Amino acid sequence: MIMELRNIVSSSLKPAARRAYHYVRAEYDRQVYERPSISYRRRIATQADLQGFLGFAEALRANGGVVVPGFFGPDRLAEMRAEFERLVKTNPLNVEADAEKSVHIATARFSETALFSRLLFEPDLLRLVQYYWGKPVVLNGTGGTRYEPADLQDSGSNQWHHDGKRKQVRVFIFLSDVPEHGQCTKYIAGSHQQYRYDISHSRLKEADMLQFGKPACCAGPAGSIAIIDTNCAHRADRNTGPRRDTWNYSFRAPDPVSTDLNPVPILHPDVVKELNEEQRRIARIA
Ligand SMILES: O=C(O)CCC(=O)C(=O)O
Repeated sequence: MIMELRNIVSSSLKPAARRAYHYVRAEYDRQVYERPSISYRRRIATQADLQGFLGFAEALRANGGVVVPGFFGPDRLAEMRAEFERLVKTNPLNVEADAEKSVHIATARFSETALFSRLLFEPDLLRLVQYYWGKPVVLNGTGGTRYEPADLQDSGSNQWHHDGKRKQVRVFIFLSDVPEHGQCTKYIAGSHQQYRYDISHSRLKEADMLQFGKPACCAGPAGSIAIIDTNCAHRADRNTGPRRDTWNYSFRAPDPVSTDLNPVPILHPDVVKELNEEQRRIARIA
């Protein structure tokens, strides 16, 4: 309803007024919606159990990306791998993904996996994201990806881009080892600071990116997590490195005014029954 009203207001304005209207909304998101609370960050940091939490959280804040090596131990990794394998085996054929030697497990299949639905609430994973945002967050997207070795031409997310959402954090759980020269996600450290008023074009030029020097690389052993702000200039790197399996979650704060949240990802029904009030808010369950 609010969205429809916004669209009616926007389409009834003259071009200059429409530009101003969009600018003011984007500026609100910059100054209010995206602004972190320092006291909230402090509170989150005091609750953390992860050794070296503040170091990882501050690296993420400064660079727009960080890897926490060995976040998940061997037992939980084995469970996640088995579940991922099940999801890959039962994934519907996607001809385009198949041609790129990849498998994409869509957000729509989240409701089939109790394990990955539960992992959304992994306390220190969430705390790193909440610290970065400096306020409560909500789930904006999720899914899994398998990349088989493949030296591909740049296309899709295998080229420099930002995600066109402004501030958004994506956590990748590494279900396989991701070596430095393997199929890692690359990003330009610090590029998350840029406020992109115009998000209609999200593709970025390779030559412009190379001016910033060597890109950072999300590499680490299986069980690690990598976190990046997808407002960073980033890309997947497809090459002949080993198969890469990841599960990811994207988070934003609730109630942006200039860019909509994605449709609500639906959790597994058994997990929904277990949730407390805060977890329901994170999962956007009314
Ligand atoms: O899978 C990756 O390495 C990066 C994915 C990506 O760039 C994206 O989803 O926007």
